[in-house]
Amino acid sequence: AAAEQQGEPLRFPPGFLWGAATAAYQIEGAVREDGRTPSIWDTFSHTPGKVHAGDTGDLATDHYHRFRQDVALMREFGLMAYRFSISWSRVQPTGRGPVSERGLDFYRRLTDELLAAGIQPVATLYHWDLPQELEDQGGWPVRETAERFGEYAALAARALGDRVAIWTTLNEPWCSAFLGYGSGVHAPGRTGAGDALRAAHHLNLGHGRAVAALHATLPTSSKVTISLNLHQVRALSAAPADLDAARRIDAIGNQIFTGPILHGGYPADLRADTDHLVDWGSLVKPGDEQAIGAPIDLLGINYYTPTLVSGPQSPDSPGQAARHDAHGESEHSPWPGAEHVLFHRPSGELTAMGWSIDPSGLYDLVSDVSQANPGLPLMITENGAAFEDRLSPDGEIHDPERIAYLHAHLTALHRAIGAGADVRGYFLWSLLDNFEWAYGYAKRFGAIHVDYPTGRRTPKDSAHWYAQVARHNAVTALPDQH
Ligand code: GBH
Repeated sequence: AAAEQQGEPLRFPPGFLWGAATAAYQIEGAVREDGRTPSIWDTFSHTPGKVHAGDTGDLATDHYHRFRQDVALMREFGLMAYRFSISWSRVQPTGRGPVSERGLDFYRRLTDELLAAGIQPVATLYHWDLPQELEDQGGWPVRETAERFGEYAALAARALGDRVAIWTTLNEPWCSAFLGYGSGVHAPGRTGAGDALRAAHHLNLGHGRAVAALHATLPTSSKVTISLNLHQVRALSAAPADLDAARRIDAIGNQIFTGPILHGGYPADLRADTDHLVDWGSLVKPGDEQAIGAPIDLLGINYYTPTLVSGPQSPDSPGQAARHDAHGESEHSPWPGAEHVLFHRPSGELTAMGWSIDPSGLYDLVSDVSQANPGLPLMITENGAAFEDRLSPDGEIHDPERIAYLHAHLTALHRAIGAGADVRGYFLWSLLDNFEWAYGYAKRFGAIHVDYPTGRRTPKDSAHWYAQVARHNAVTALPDQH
């Protein structure tokens, strides 16, 4: 902080990886090309009433056909790494059995293009797009899906392991389980606490199977990771009911994944909070927790905003509790065992998602995770914000709010690294404006603007700002912002 005040650049560790992230269904389009079959997001987005304005990913940013231009833009902005996801139903159309060489060819072309541009590919195997055929056979609530995911990981690694060195198993399994099968605001739109908990376990098991398959298939220098949307949970007050609310949300939001993946198993309080909803004894088979705990090389953290909670009648409640935050439309809770917990919107600035801007949450989260996992390197695999970007008459997109958001969060991250956290890289969400899930195209997270009718890309001011950060491996004070 002292260096920042004196206007000195905040330098990041040598070799720090500066990148940007996307996900297949959010950008690719080409949903019926080269043998791809529908995923749960195709079905969901084509179901009336599920996605804002009836938007679908049918065309999205048309990245499938425009990836060369997108890689050229990444190169122009000096990105060192690009985190993308592989569409499972593109490379293994039925979710089992033979690969689609034509589907794999897209990722061969993409990664060839990245490597030629000097950009390191970082592949995520699963960013929420389960092949519909596997959902029809029960989806993540059934155990077989975890086995299928392990097989898919092996075939993807065999096909692309010579050119992709960093592999992420799952992106945000909390969302897959609890928004997909709990509140139903994400695909496949099912609502049931028991199914959501079963999905969480099978996502964990699928992760464990995938880690084993990846480590068995990839060169030993490769790195295997998972990206979790860890919740930086804060209690509204020190009242016992508020502390209990925070404990429950930490258990069902974080420890349900970090417990078995990093600390040997599911914590007892999580099981106790939810034992009326699922039979943990028959769900978790002998050996499952060991399989899930297969060592990973890096932990990916996605952070946007902290999570402020209270019990049902907190004396400090400002009376503005928003039950399910930005996903408030569903009457079904995505928080099994914590249905009574209230979520609060902190005072202060909000993004276009209604999420509070609080970089101290990133500092606290990275510091806590670092202290709880000595020796485990961390990577910020998503951070960013949506704002009401306007095309200005000069043809540019001036987005000082996004620059301020990124600056504040990178300053907080630099402080956490200075305090001892081993963070290896940072990926801005997102490279491009894209299909923002249930919000459709209404929310824009990109550093690069996309004009959807024409597909035209226009880098925003934030893209130019971020290029300077990557180029200098340092964050400098913002002009005229303080
Ligand atoms: C990430 O999700 C995704 O990985 C990415 O695809 C997406 O585009 C991006 O962030 C921006 O949304 O309201 O109770 O459900 C972040 C999803 C949003 C999940 C906030 C948790 C609050 C909990 N997170 N949400 S609740």
